[in-house]
Amino acid sequence: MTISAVMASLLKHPDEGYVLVAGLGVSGVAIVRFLRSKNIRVVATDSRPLGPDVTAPLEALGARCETGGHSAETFEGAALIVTSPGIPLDMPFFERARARGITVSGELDLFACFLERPLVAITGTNGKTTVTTLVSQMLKRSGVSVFTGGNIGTPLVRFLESGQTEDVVVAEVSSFQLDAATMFAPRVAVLLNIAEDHMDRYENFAAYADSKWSLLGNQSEQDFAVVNQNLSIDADRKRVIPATLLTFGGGNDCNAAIDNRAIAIGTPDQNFVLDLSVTRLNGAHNRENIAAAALAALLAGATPAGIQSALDDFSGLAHRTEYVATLNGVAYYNDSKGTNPHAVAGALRGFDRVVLILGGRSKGTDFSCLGPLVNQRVKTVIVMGEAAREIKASLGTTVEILEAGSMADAVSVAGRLAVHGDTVLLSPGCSSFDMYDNYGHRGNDFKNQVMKRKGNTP
Ligand code: UMA
Repeated sequence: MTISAVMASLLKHPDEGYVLVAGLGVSGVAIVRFLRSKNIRVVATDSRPLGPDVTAPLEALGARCETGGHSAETFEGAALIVTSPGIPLDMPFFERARARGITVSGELDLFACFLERPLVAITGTNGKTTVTTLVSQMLKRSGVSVFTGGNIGTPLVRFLESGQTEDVVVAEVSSFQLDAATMFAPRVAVLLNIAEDHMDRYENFAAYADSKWSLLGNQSEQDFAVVNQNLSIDADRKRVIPATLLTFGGGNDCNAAIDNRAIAIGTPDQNFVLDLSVTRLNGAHNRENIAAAALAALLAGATPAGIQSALDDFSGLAHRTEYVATLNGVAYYNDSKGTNPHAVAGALRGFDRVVLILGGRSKGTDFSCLGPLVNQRVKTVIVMGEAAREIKASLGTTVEILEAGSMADAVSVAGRLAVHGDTVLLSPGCSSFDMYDNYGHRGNDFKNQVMKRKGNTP
């Protein structure tokens, strides 16, 4: 049964069954709250033992919580399972539930069942958060009210719970979220880029790429798909894109055609030129992000003036090639969100003479693709974390590679090696979970270490 059929039945007959919410992280908690607001019976389960700070407010709403492990009966007795993105969909509890005919779904489909507003959804390996933020600001500057959520950190179901007051929803979506979606259909879908990432979760690169493309799979002819020109959109692919296809990139035939100083934008209804002379977003990867955002915002109702004004005032996001400080003529940049080789390459292209800090927990990606760029632009590589040896063995570079035991150590070694005019760049190419809670925690540690050195610098 589809999730919408199960939901329709449970809304009519709440006593007929319960929804099992798997995972009580940010998404799970929001999903429980939303379902209870609809008077639907809910059981929530998490493999971790969770304290009353998490469970008591949910129990007060009438949900039953089962934490510190999952039980087969709870999964197999559910009318529907709504899972969290971080839980692999091939978990045996799900497999057994599916074998009994129980639908296993995710937040995106639950959201789609109830959404009554136009939706702009953005996916891609890198740049998602920047583009999601830019589209939101471009719409706001044009007088359109916006709810921004999804993988960016605010669960989408919170929009439903708050009464759908804004005009448009702008959502960042991850491949993990898309894997559990069958009916999520944005009015404007944006596919930024696809490069190797999350190879610890997917069987191969093709499976990961298919997950990204699936954002476009449920759209209709009235919708728009905004896609990077560099992604091969062959005839087979075109056949399975139901929406009107628009592209962005360096080619003159693109709907958002990028030049060094401007982007010429043309949709079926409007044309204008976006000026890049004021923006602080640098680098080729950011020009692609700007082009995609402007095109998507225009299609969703933004005005050329609103788009230009939002771009001119946008100063970038923390942990994405974020300038930290200059010490003794050496500029320090924090790109802790650069968690795959493609993101590292994007950041590196913005600098010459770099001391590069790489490492963290491996996501099974191949670093050898970075070798030529590292040879061109990097003086020394400093590797750290669980993946240090793996990166050292696979990077395929002729430049010196040193190992550091901590961020303090890495910043101190980088500070000794870099000379006036050089850049020290943290762009780890790995996840942070070997040493930190998340990428923000890691980026803040880097910034603190730099600021400590600044304090010691005459
Ligand atoms: N859990 C189980 N059983 C398991 C495994 C995990 O119960 O077998 C539990 C964990 O104990 C934990 C919960 O599931 O309590 C975690 O759920 P989750 O990992 O899905 O995390 P959430 O807190 O719900 O956050 C998720 C996204 N996390 C992931 O995709 C890993 C957040 O993206 C997102 O912001 C949030 O939903 C709101 O939509 C983070 C992320 O790292 C930022 N995303 C990846 C990325 O950007 O690369 C995809």
